[in-house]
Amino acid sequence: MNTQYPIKRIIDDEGNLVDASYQDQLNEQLVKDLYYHMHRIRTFDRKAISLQRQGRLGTYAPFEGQEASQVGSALALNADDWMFPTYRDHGAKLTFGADMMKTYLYWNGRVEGCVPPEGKKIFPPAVPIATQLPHAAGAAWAEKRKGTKNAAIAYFGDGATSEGDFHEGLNFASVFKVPVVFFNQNNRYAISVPIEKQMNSETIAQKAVAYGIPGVRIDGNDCFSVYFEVKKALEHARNGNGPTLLEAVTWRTGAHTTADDPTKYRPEDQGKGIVEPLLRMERFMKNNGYWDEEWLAEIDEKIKAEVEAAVEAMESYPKANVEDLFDHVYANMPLELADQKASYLAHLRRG
Ligand SMILES: Cc1ncc(C[n+]2csc(CCOP(=O)(O)OP(=O)(O)O)c2C)c(N)n1
Ligand SMILES: [Mg+2]
Repeated sequence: MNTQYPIKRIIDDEGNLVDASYQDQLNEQLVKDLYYHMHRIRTFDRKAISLQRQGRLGTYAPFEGQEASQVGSALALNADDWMFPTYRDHGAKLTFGADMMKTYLYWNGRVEGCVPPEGKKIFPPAVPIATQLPHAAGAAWAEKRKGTKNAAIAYFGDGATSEGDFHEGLNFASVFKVPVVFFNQNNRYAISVPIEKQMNSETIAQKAVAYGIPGVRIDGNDCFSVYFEVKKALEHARNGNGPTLLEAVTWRTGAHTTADDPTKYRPEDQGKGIVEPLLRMERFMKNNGYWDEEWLAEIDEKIKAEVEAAVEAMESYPKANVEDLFDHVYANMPLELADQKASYLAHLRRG
C-alpha cells in the first residue's frame, strides 16, 4: 500500500464507521439521500442495458459499481457549479439534475439529449478522452474572473491521465489557481488496458505533486468518503486556493460498453472481493437503524415509475431529421456534401 497516499475511508466493507470524526455528520437525511440517488441511478443504468439488448437504445456505457463516486460527488456540488462529465457519468448528471428522458435520448444518438435543464451548467458528455479537463479549467477561470463563488468539477477515468489534455488542464488550473476539482474515477481499466500497463506511478493522486496542488486518494465505493472529500475540495476551490486532484478508487462491475466483453481481458476472480457501494451503504444503514423495508419499497416503486415514464417519453420523442446530419457540419455547405445530401434524400424517397 502507498503510505503517502493512503485510501481515505469513512465506512468499511462491513458498513462500520472507521473514521469517528464524521459520526455527527452522518445523519438520517444524508444517508437516505445518498442511498436514494444510488438506487435511482442503478435502476436507470440497468434499464439502459436492457433497452440496448432489445435494440431500443444505441451502444451504452454502464457505470454499475461506480454509483458511490458519482452520487457522492454530484451531491457535494452547489446548484450553480459546473459539471463536465464523460460518457460514463450519467449517474452524476442525473443526480445533479439532468433530465432522465433526455439522458436516454442521448444514448439514442440525439443531440437534444445533451441539452441541460434551463440554468444548469452541465456540459455534453466528453467522449474524446480528457478533452473536458481544459474546458473545466477554463469555465472555472471565467468564474474566478467574474468574482463568483462557483466552482467546476471535471470527471475523468484512469486512462484519461495518459492524455496531454490531463496535463494541460491541471497545469493551467494550478498556475491560474482556478476553482476546479479534478475528480478521477480509477476503475483500474481503460477499456481492456489495466492500470499497471498505463502508467508507472503507483497512484493517480500523486500526480498532483507535479502541479503543486493537493492530491487525495479516496475509497470510491464509500459514498461518505467521496461526498465529504469532494465538498472539502470544492470549499478549498471557492476560497481561492485553486484545484485539487481527487482519485476515487472504484471498480466497474460490468463491461466498458455494451459492445465490450470484459471476460476477454479481466481475470475471472479480479474484483470478486470488492463490496459494491449499495451493499456497503445497506450494511451501514442496518448497523445504524436506518434500514427500513417500507421506505425502500416506496422509493423503489417511485423510481421504477420515473424510469418507465422517461423511457416512454424517449420512445415517443419526434424522430430525428436526417437533414441534420448534413446541415450543421459547415457554415457554408461544400458542394460534395450538398451532392451527398441530395442523393441520400433521393434514396430515402425511393424507399
Ligand atoms: C482521445 C481519445 N482516444 C481514444 C479514445 C477511445 N477510448 C474510448 S474509452 C477509452 C478508455 C478510457 O478509459 P478511462 O479514462 O479509464 O475511462 P473509463 O472508460 O474506464 O471510464 C478509450 C481509449 C477516445 N474516446 N478518445
Ligand atoms: Mg478507467
